[in-house]
Amino acid sequence: MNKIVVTRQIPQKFIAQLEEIAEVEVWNEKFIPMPREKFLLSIKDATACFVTLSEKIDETCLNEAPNLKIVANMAVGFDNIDIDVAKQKGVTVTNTPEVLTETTAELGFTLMLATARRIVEAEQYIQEGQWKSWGPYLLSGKDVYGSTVGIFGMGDIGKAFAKRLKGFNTKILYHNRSRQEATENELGATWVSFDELLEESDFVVCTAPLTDETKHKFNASAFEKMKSDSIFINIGRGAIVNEEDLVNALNKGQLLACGLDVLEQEPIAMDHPLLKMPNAVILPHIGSASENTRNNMIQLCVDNIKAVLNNKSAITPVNS
Ligand code: 8YV
Repeated sequence: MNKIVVTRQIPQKFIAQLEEIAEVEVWNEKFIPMPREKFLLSIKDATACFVTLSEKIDETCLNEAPNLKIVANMAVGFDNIDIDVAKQKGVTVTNTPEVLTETTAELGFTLMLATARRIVEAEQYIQEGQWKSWGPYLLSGKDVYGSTVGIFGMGDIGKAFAKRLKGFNTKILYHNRSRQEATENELGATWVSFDELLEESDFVVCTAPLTDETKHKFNASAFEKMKSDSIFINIGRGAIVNEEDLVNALNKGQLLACGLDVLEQEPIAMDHPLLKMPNAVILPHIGSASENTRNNMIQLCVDNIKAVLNNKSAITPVNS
């Protein structure tokens, strides 16, 4: 008998699909991750598991699960999973590409506009009863229109972000491991070195995945190269940024503001200096959080599990 472990509460309509093919064990919590010890016990006899970024699927964990055939990750990023060890053990790992591209790009765009026009500060200004009169430079921000936007990571989300810039008459720069000639032609984006991206952009937008190469890529030396009135947006992964360096750079005025949907430590500690900075907009990792997209991500995980347990190829494998 197949057994599927689901590490978070998901709607019954998805559980019902899994129950057609296996015994299903669900950790029925919306916001509390399944404790590690409990997870390690649960996967001992599991053939499949449906996980989120909260679960670290490392060698220890994979050693505990001799019958495991598939780990379906409810995310496009899979830095929480040791995909090489999984491959050695014959475990298929799947992610959720494409279904979340537009929603995540949209959140990135929201963060860019919100930081540029100081939306969170402006709302707090009213809430705090500070709005006494109109002023010529009251909460004046920065135009996206006509600016230079530099995208770090030109994958699906980077491209969807670039498409959205079309109506804003921006110059689009990008830095990516590989040149994306189709995107260059379609959107008029220009490949530049990482340093040029930092030096020339008014908005630097990170959409890259976390890898050995991108870890702490945005550090003191990177922030030093940015324009003093530039804005940094991160919708990739928190650890691409050295947050201590970012705080110092903001304090020194090496950049104007930042908007982060992803943090080095999630949830962020309530005494983190970024939370006290009016020019830092911090979100709780909601890039793909629209009802529709979350449904589509869950369905894709379910379909991947069904395929593998029925001895078919996974739909979106990352380590095949
Ligand atoms: C996920 C994400 O929703 O897909 C990713 O890589 O970061 C988000 O879309 C989140 O990580 C939950 O696992």
